[in-house]
Amino acid sequence: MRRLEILLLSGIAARSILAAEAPRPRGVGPEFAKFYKSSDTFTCISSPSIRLPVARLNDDFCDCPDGSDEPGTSACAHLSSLSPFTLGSTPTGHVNTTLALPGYYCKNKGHQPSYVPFTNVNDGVCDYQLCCDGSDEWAKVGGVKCEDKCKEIGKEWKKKDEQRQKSQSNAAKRRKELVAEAAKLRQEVEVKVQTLQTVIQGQGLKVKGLEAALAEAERQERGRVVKKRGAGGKLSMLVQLAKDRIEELRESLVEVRNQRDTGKARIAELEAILTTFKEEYNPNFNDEGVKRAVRSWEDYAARDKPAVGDDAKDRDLDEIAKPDSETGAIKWSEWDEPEEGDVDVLYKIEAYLPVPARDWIDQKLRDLRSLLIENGVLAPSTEAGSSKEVEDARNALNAAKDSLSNSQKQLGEYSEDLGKDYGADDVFRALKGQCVSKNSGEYTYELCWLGETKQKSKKNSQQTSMGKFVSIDKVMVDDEVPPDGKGLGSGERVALRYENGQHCWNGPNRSTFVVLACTETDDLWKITEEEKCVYRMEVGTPAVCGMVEKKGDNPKDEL
Ligand code: MAN
Repeated sequence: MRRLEILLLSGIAARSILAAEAPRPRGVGPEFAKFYKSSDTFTCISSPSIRLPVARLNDDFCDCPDGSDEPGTSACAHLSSLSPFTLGSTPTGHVNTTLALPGYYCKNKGHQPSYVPFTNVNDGVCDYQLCCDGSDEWAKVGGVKCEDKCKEIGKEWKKKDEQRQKSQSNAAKRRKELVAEAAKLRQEVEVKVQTLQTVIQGQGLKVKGLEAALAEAERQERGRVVKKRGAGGKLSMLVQLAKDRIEELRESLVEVRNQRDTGKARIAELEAILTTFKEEYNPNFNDEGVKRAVRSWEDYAARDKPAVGDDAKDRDLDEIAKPDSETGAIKWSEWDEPEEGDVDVLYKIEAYLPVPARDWIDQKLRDLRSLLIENGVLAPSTEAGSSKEVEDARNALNAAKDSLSNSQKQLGEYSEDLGKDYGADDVFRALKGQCVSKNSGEYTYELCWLGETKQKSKKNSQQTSMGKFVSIDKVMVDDEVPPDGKGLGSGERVALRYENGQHCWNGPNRSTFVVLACTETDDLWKITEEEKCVYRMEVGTPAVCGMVEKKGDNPKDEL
């Protein structure tokens, strides 16, 4: 039984090996082997209605419209999209004349299998780049013999491929590191945002508290009645007015008394003249005018004399007319001396009270005072807003407001940063601020990631801005990749736009378009000025590895 099993298994294995190794017609790749299995007829791949005897395969005559009967010759090369001869060929009717096969299949044992354009088959040239086994020149046209070089070419390629793969894996590793670093940086910003949100909440509360404290300090300041008689309260003003008025009246009194005394003296003198006149005139002299004057005087002298102040009254007036500073009737200086404010007095009252009652009373009294001031009953302090308490409260509030607005500004910047495009996986966040440069001609060119591009003169310290980072973009490229790997390859690439650099004389503001390709380390390898002051940089960086397929560095990609 065991023996039978082994036999059966070995039978199946043998059949599969036979099937796998069933000879395919020359030039057929393994993926097309299924079309060439029949040992008697061949069906054209794209035109199944056309069937041919197997003998007409590779007979150097193109039978099938899609060229599938000539996989190993150049007979159908004129159909090949890879052949220049097909240019201008027109499809006949509904028949599909598009070449069914990608080219002549070179096994390239020891290296990578590959397809060669049909035009290259038996053209007398060894196409070692694509067909290292030389099988494309199987007919040895003109005596050309292409020996199999796959072993050495394959070895060399393998070496390079290993390097390339190592470099790619290093680049991928580096990108991973960058992404991890970017995530860390992002997290840091997120933490900052969270912290700032909390800080701002606290600062907001603090501002509110300090606003209330300032209002209270100002209210208390208004509530502080100043009883001293200096410039200030209504009472002090009244005192000053009264003092001035009394002084004015006193001065007037003195002056009027002087005028009265002068008048009195003149009347006495006049009366003495008239008395002498009456006594000395001659009544026998018949002068009517003189007689009338004497009679009038006698009438005047007979009338009751009005009281023009007696000595007692005059003494009183003398006293009244003396300045208060002499008499001490009103001690103005007493009124000028500072007194305890009512608040202080009340504090003294409170000192006799238990602490809880003291605080309660204090608050009530302050409230009452403010109410009285607001209603014009008490005079507010003219020093409101200038006391140390108010100044301190205001300074504390302003400082808290400044801190709050700084935090809000920072929060805005961090939040904006979190919303910014830093490329796939946020990767450019990790590179932000780092720069790469390259000497070229008379300048050193510099690219700072997500910052600025610059042209620095080698002769002097002059620097020219070639643009500031604006956005991350994409661009299609189709370039060769040289052996040193410093090339863009072909396909879609990540690009960075830098705009609005230094103005170019008689031209635009300088700008730079930076096209990126995957490399192990950051490397600015090419700068061109495509138009006046419009620059293009080609830069390698691990940041873009795996973001787009880099073609062009593998022989198979050529097809
Ligand atoms: C400088 C450089 C050049 C640019 C000219 C334009 O020489 O920035 O790249 O073309 O100015 O005047």
